[in-house]
Order: sequence, then C-alpha cells, then structure tokens
Amino acid sequence: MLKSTGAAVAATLLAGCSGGGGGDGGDDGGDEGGDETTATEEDSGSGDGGSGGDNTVAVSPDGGLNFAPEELTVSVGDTVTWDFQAPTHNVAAWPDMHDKISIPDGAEGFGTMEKGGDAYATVGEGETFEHTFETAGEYTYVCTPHAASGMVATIVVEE
Ligand SMILES: [Cu+2]
Repeated sequence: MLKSTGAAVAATLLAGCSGGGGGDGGDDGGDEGGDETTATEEDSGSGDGGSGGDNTVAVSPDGGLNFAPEELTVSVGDTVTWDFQAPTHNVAAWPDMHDKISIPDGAEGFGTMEKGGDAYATVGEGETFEHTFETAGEYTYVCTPHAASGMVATIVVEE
C-alpha cells in the first residue's frame, strides 16, 4: 500500500505590509482670501433698446388713395418718413391749406410744399419726405388733391 502523505505545506506567505503612514501633515496655510463676492452679473446685455423700428408712412401703396398706416404713433423728436409709392400725391399739414388739417396748438405745420406754397403741388413716385416732430399732440394731415376722397391720416406724437 502506498501511503501517500499528502503533506500540503502551506506556505504561509507573509504579506509584508510595510505600512506605517508617516503622515507629513502639512498645516495648510490658512485663510487665503476667503470670501470672494460672487460677482452678480447684472446682465445689462440684451440691448434691444431700439425705439420701435421705422416710422415710415407709405403714400399710395398699391396705387390707392391712402396713407399706410393711417394712424402712426411716434415720440417727440422722432422723424417720420413718407415714402411716395405713386405719383400725384403730397403731404400737407399746413392748417390753412385744407379744413381737414389740424395740428396741436403751438406746433409747426409741415408739408411737401412750403408754408404758403402751392397746396396742390405733388411729389414724384419714389421720392420721400421727412418731418421731425418736436411738439406732442395729434397731427391730422392730408394729400390735398385727394383729401375729399379720404386721403387723410394722423400722426400721434407722444411725450
Ligand atoms: Cu393723394
């Protein structure tokens, strides 16, 4: 009989843990500039402060006897541009030129013709006329040749 002595030699492996934490503790140096005020970013961005685009009135759009828009609101200091899209029209806001014209007290009249000029003088197609409003109030103006046909419109000037 063979006796097999299975001697298992348990090799005990000593896992040497060379531990020992030599803690070199750095005393972390103190208070480095503590409270940083988190800059509140006031987002002053978004600067779309444009005062509402173009103050343009079309004169006879599509050949009609009208101004478009028929009523336009602007602010004091704004300039309105009339864009003549057809011939034989004008802009008249001189109160003595037509009884449908009215302007605020103390305001200056305006028109494509001069004050006291030819009330029926017209402007060519493609031309423009500008007026800057310095006095608040309501201005009703006409195209003199077509005022009787309702070619009347209003500019409201706000403070
Ligand atoms: Cu007209």
